[in-house]
Amino acid sequence: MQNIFFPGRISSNPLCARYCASLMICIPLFLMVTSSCKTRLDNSPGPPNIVYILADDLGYGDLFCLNENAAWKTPSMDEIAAQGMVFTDAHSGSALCTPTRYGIITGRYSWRSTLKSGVTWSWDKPIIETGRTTIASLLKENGYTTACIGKWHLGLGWQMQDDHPDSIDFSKPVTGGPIELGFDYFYGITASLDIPPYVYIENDRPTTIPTRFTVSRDKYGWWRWGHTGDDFVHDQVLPHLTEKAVQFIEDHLAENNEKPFFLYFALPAPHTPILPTDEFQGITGTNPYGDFVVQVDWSVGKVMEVLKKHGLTENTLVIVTSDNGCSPEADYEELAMFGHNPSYVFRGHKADIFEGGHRMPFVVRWPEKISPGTSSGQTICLTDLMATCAAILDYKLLPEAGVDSYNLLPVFSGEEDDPIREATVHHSANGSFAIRKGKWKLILCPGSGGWSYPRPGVDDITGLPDTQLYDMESDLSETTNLQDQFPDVVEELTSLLMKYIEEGRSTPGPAQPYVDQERWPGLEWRERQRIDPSGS
Ligand SMILES: [Ca+2]
Repeated sequence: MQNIFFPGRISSNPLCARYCASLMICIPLFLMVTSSCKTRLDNSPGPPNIVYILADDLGYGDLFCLNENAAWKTPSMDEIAAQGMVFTDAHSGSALCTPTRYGIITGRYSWRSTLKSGVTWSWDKPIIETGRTTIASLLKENGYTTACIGKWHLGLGWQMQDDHPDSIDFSKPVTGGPIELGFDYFYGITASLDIPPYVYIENDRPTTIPTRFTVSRDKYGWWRWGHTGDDFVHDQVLPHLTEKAVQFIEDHLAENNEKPFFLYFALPAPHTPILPTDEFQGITGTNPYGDFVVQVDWSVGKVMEVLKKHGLTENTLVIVTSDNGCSPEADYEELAMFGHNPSYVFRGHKADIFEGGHRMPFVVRWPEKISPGTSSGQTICLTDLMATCAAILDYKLLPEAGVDSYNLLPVFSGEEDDPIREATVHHSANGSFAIRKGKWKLILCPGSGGWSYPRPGVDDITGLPDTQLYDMESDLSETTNLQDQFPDVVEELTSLLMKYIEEGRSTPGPAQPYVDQERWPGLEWRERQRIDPSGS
């Protein structure tokens, strides 16, 4: 039987046994405590509050409950796993920040948008199309108060004085951001914490007009040169945003205790700049990245603390996950000296088409529907939030909404063991594709599609096949390319991916338009397929 916490390992691991034993003691105690002090505001369960915590560049192997060799503990995230369900085969829609966020918020793979590779930069325009259903607009329409706290990174409509980037008019509102996409409240930052401008934005306006420029060239704590607000201190951003997330819940309860709330809390960490605050520096005895991961766990704990304080833990759906794999900026070699691999047993890291790029930690807690201490090996995608929320609310999505989103509710409730998704599409930094169906993963490029060996355009890939086929049951680490042994599988999966692209959706329903481009990086194989449908 597969170990529920460590899918690649047998369950006789002594560390796991010790941990699981401690959970068995803790869970009944927790249930006693929550049931005795329950102060739910409505006697009927009603729609759940939804708290979605998205870490930035947090690796699968960075959670203690997912990695028997983890060099630090993550008690808050482990507690959510112990009291709910842990997924061992969850995937971000991409191996980078922006496209994964697009997928979470729209239920649609980002490569259907104008963004075919990479991420948005400082002054890039919004990439979520006006009028598209978002997770926030869906929930708002269904009676929720909706808030986005943290890192946006989906482009914003800055108002310029002229074409030069330094001419941003910070006194003017930004357009196309969270407030126009269904969020009642936004407090956060433009993009990654190493991408300027370094200003807090509340709703649609910067909180200050920056008067200075900052830059850092520290090995771990670096950020690019750029506009910086007087109220903006890089190493205080994570605690400040955490405070804002907690404050949102407190304010919501004080102002309106009838409506459920949706909090999308997008942490800027443990992405660069890796800046654990004083009380976390050195806490793991490893390196600053490890310390920063522990601070991320602390942030998750602060949100759970406020839910507990108000008796909201029973009927709140809490999801904690990450937008892509751990970055090499964490220094994998240094962490290996402590036996720690942020990518666990998976190949590669952030940016890659290999599992290290997009197989994510995903823990979910909702006692009304999810039994404690459970796990699922279902292949799921972060695009699945929209259809799951629609199902929770018994709401029928429009045909054009959530075109790559599958309902996970039957998995949460333990009613469904068969695969929910027909197949799942992965996407890398340079726009390379992979498709996963059952045990088979077909990669439509010869290398990593990202930053690990063999790097596209950097390493010599002469002689490597154009496709890679891996058996994800027997070869979790993607070591043996079987494409020449299973041409039928290669053909079937290539055709399925092409169908998903050209029909504008990967879920049942009417075909939808999408942004096709004459030059679409990562899609060169489509032309070969068209010329020779057999793919040979
Ligand atoms: Ca990221």
